[in-house]
Amino acid sequence: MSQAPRRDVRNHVLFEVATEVANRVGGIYSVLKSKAQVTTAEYGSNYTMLGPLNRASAAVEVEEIVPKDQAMVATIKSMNDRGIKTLYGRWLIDGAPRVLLFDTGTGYYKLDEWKGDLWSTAGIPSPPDDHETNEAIVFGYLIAWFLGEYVYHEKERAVIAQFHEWLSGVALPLCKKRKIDVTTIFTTHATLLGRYLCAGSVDFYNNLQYFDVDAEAGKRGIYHRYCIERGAAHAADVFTTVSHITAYESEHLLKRKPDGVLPNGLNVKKFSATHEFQNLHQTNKERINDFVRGHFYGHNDFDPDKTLYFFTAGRYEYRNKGVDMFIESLARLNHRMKSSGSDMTVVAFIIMPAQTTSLAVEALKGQAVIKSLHDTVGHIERNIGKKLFERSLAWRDGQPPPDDKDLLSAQDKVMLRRRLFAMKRMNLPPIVTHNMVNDSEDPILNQIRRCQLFNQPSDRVKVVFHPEFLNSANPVLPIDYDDFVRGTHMGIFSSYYEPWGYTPAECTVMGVPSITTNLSGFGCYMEELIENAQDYGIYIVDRRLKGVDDSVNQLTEYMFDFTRKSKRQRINQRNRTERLSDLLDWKRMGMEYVKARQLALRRAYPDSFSTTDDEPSFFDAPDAKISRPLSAPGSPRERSGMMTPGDFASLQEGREGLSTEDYIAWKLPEEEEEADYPFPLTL
Ligand code: G6P
Ligand code: 1S3
Repeated sequence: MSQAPRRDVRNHVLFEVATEVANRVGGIYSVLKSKAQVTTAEYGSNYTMLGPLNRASAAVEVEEIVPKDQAMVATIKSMNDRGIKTLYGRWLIDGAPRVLLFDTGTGYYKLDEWKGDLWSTAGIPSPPDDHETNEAIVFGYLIAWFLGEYVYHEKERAVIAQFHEWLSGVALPLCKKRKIDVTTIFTTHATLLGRYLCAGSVDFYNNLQYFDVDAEAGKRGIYHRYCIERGAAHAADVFTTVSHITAYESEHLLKRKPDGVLPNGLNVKKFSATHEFQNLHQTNKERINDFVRGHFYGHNDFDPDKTLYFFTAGRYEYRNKGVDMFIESLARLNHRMKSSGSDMTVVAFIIMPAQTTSLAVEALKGQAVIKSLHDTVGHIERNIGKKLFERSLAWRDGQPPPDDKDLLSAQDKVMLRRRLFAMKRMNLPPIVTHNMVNDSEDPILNQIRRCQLFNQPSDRVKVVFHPEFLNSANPVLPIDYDDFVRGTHMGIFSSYYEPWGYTPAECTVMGVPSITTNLSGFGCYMEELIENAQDYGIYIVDRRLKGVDDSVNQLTEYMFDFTRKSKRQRINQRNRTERLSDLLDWKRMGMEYVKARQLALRRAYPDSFSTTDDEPSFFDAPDAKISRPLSAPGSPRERSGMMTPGDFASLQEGREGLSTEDYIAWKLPEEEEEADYPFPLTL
């Protein structure tokens, strides 16, 4: 690469390549979408995301536009002329980034040729019947084709291509073999082997350095995918991942130590006053209350004001996302609350999509029964009001004031009685809101059965499993995910395998306390960042050094302690949690991406940098200003000698492993005086 002609590194072009551009599948979509605003602010029209075209999703997320960049126009035309269909446009999200989407279906006429080429140039095999791999190969070859032609037309400016996850990684060894004059970054958000091994029953973290990676991949039928991932990690100029824990895993499973860690941020929208997000909690909690009233009809013997909503959510990975531990802890919490005579009730939601056939009749009936009751009571209320008004009109001086006799007519009484009878139920409120395809084998349901969390009236912990992502058009639980999170009291994510973990981070920026583990990237990051994390509503269960039973007890203890907090304490804690949100803003987190890009440019074009030193570490402050810096970080107000979040979270080159010196104490904002709160604290 260093022999390449000198390109303008300051005014460079950036491509980000991923399969989740304008196409929601999982966490990478969240990364790209939330980061778009800071990246477009930095690069403007020099930034384009490249992805495969999913027509259904693009139809609602992307507005087609005509490219202006001449190299882009020429490259797209050349590919179109050879049968490759593309869509160039703006992704309709904050920042409105430019996207170029490739219709992979139009590249399949070359699949066999490309598979042969992948084997001969990179030694990567590909079985005939793995659709996902075929897609990755076609996409990878289209990307390499695009980049090769682009740099042929664009001769002045340097080009950085950053690839996310193995599915977009095929192009990396191709860029290297073909000596395409771009500099590359590969960012992995998990490793294939890590995910597979953890989902089984192995002691993953204690054996990381001992796995025979090829054999393990072979046993699981993913050897060819593993080769793509490992090939991508080794071919990239700069290799990064999302957390220290995944960096360590990558070093052992992919056999390359990452150059740095790029922790995930969020697009934080700050409210101008604290009470605004507290109000949102209250209004969204009311919406959850409505659902709970219907779901538990006939068993509504618990006080909504003494009810706490806990939840877990994410992709259905039973063991990796720690649902096994969550349910076991709920059973222990139920026992603790019962035996301590607690007057609180916990309703624990599990929001994880599974295969279902339809909504359960009983769940629909619950909502319908309560709606009829509500309508009937409303009708009676209006009748009573009307009668009372008319009697008052007829009142004359000297008469007694209108009394409440006969305000409720016989007809009203019958109607009310019918509604009450409809609420009688012989069965217990259901656990699951849908009919499951595999009810008897579903791991979540079986664990709930084993722990006997059946929503008995005596249970202080009730469980609702909603095996579908939330949306406001759902007739049973009509609420969007973000609103739901705001209405809850606590998110619980007891993950065993979690490279980063957006769910607890999202809770934090919405001011909702959460429990996570020290096996999640987010948990480790916050643990290093904040000394008294619990006070800030960040609870971290030790799943690394403790045995399973002790970890379950620790989780139970956290939840039990939370049930003993007063309303005032919960409100205070939510305020503190929300104040952490600046820490997770891309305006800070994005600095690591800036550093990774700078390193990539230095590696590809060392002659363009003035330094006479050896290659700088990932940490060094830029001595050549490559791109416009992101906005200055917000609060915490006090920081000592630290540049960016990467000062906590990046691996340094030339160092063995992590050192505690990598972390610098971070002082959180001073607690506000309670008297300063701009709203009354209701008790
Ligand atoms: C917010 C609202 C308060 C409400 C409280 C309920 O702070 O502004 O009016 O009383 O939420 O908190 P809780 O933890 O009981 O849901
Ligand atoms: C991955 O998605 P997942 O839920 O399969 O990438 C996410 C974004 O980096 C990350 O938050 C998550 O931990 C990973 O596991």
